[in-house]
Amino acid sequence: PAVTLRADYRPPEWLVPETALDFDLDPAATRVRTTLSVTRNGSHAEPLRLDGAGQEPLAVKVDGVLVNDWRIEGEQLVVPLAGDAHSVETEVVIAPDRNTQLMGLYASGGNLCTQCEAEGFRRITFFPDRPDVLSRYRVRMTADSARFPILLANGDPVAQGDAGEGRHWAEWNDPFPKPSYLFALVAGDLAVNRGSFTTRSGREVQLGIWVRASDLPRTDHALHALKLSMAWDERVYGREYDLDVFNIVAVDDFNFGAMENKGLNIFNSRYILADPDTATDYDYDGIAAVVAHEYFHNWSGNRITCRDWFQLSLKEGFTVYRDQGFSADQGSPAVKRIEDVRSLRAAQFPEDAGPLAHPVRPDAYQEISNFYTATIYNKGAELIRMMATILGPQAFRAATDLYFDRFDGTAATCEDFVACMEESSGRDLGQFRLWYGQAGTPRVSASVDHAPGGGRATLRLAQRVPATPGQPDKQPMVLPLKLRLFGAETGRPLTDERLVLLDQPAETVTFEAITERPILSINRGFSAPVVIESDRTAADLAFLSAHDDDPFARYEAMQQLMLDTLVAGAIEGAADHDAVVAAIFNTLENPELDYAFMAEAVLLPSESFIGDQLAVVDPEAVHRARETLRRAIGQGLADSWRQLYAVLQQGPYAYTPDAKGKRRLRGVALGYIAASGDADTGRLAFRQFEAADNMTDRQAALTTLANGDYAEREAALDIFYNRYADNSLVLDKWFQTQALSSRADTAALVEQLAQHPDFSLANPNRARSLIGAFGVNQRAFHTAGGAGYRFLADQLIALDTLNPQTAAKLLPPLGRWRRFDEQRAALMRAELERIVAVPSLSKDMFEQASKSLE
Ligand code: BAL
Ligand code: ZN
Repeated sequence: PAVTLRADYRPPEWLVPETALDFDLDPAATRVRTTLSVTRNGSHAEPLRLDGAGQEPLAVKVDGVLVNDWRIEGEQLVVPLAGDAHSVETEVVIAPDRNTQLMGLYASGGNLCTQCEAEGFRRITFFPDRPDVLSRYRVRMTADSARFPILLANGDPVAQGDAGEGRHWAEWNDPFPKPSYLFALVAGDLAVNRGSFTTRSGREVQLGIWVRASDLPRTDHALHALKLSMAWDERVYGREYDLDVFNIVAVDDFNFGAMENKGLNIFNSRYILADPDTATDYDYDGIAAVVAHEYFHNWSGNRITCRDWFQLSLKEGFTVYRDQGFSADQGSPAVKRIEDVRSLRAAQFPEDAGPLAHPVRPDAYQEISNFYTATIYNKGAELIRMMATILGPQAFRAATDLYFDRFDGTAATCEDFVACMEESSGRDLGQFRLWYGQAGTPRVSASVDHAPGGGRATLRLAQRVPATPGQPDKQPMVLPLKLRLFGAETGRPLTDERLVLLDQPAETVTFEAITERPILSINRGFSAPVVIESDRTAADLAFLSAHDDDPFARYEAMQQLMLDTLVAGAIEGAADHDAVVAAIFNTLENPELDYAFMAEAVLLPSESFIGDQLAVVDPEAVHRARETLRRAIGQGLADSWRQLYAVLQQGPYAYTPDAKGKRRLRGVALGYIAASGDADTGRLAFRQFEAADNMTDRQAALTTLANGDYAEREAALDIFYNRYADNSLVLDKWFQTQALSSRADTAALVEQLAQHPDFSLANPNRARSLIGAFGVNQRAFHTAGGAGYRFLADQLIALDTLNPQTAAKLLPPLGRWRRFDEQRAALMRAELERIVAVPSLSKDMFEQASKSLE
């Protein structure tokens, strides 16, 4: 397959200042007439090349005259043009209802919608489908009035009317030049939840959340989040909305979480629909974060877009950083940081350590869809965060102002962003740029020497960036490490917080007037996305978990203490649990901590994360070690869990930070009560399941029951299924809860669930809820014998024929074979080889599978 290289970037040969699209919409056969005003870019003799995806051009006109000297090269339509400016018209017919890839124009739930990022627009019409060709779009849609009463597109509505014969039309105009990946249209039978927002300069913006009528009562949270996001971006980044309407449409079949099309966001319905009965607190938070993310793209993505797809993190890393800031401001910044680091470690660290590792700004791709990764998004956000830390808040804001002003209306690069940070602040970020080019998670070793009575402490730091595919040798990076010393005897801070920029392979930092043994608090706030290796003892970590004034560092100390215990348990078959049990007790007894923080702090690291610490992952040993520690915590603190479980019971549901924190900690308490092995657990969980007036409590109870061997287990699963049989988002939870179960028979159960009448690979959410969840369930997926590997490969081969993009994203668990014993590794490789050998495999899947074998 062809490889696209960043180094090969050339500016477009032709520009397209204006685009007029005329859609005659029909699910089986939609006619698309496209008129492009094109201008030659520079002095050259190249023809116009328009990207397509196998369509037949039914007609090509140049300046209104039919021509026949065009040709098809690969999938491009090549049109020779004599002058420097022409009008070029094409006509194609496409079939949305046969579009199972969900890229381009497709049908979902009887409606028609689009997804164009990254290269879906070429599946709709011939166009220079690259992000640096910005065009003004005018869109006309004609459709059946009864089936498609609502016709939406980017920008503002300009006209509508009756087209006769039961059809109607509408025209929309987007005054902002945009790349083709931001094009959108929706035609359907939709109801709207309307709101309005007045921008700080007085623009009255009409907001609309469009869904099927029966879902309307579940849209208030998303609408509220949208208004909060608009206000936040004005306040925090000085960014104001720029059109008179902002529409969001929710669809059930969607590859991404959502899409930031200009003025017409299209969302996966799981990130819009919520009410207390069907959505957990986690879902509510996710909805607010994704609504904010897509809204923030209006500036970081749409007004300033990417020059080429290698720059994807320019908009995604920055926008994730912005949505993280928004979410932090809505509730607890400490808990939000913990959640973000947890997901970085769950998804990005393994990616950075595996065969698919790539830099935040990659150098090459076969299929760009494969690069919508945790590295581009989440590590990309960490890069922005590090620059914000290095610059400080005022200088960072001045730098983003400069960036927005200078590059507004253009297609920019990651380098442009960093140059603005540098120019505005006067800081040299030369070496920092390595973060964009070097893959791999840096490892930092840290140890403190202190001569008793000497007064001076010496911190020795050293960094190492591991080799990654194609990058055997690495240069030292700039690592902003926030640190502080605490006194082991008095418990007092011995220093202020310092920001150390580690930019050498090894450095020492000295501290004077240190009168007692210092305990190191390092990488506070997770100031750098690195792994810290320190010689801190269990007692030091327990101390920090109780006394560190940085909430993240406190959480981190507890995690490290747990991790050390769990790794010892997995390797040696037994470990001393007392330090962890005591540290959890102290956390639960600390009146200064809020419930949400407590809940995060006392949760054990996941089995996958424990596995990541081992030279060779032994899934059963990891599972046993974790279950043994869970039982010790459950039994050792039985009174605390029982008491919390009773005290945290609440009156009627409320969606407030306090109520959320209580629900979260109560759910954790239930989990530890279950872990204790007490005989009444099934009854307790089932009572909670039945009494719950909200999905958070119901889901927590169901998870506990699904993980165990309780008499009530089957009944709860059946009740849940029957109650929500007509709600696909909740049925996804039913599949997912079982696929994530820690039971020994999960792999067999998942195979059965794949035969369930409600299971379908055609819906990405449903596929992810079973296949995706199974792939990250370390114990179940790696069940000895390789049945899990075979099952995943079978599913991916089947899904690849329908939706390669979604299939390829579910492959990485198979690519982790190097981390496992020889037998498992061989079985995993065999499945990868089977996938690669499939005739007519998509290039999405081929790239992921073949790289995973290297
Ligand atoms: N741009 C693709 C979806 C998102 O990141 O918002
Ligand atoms: Zn995004």
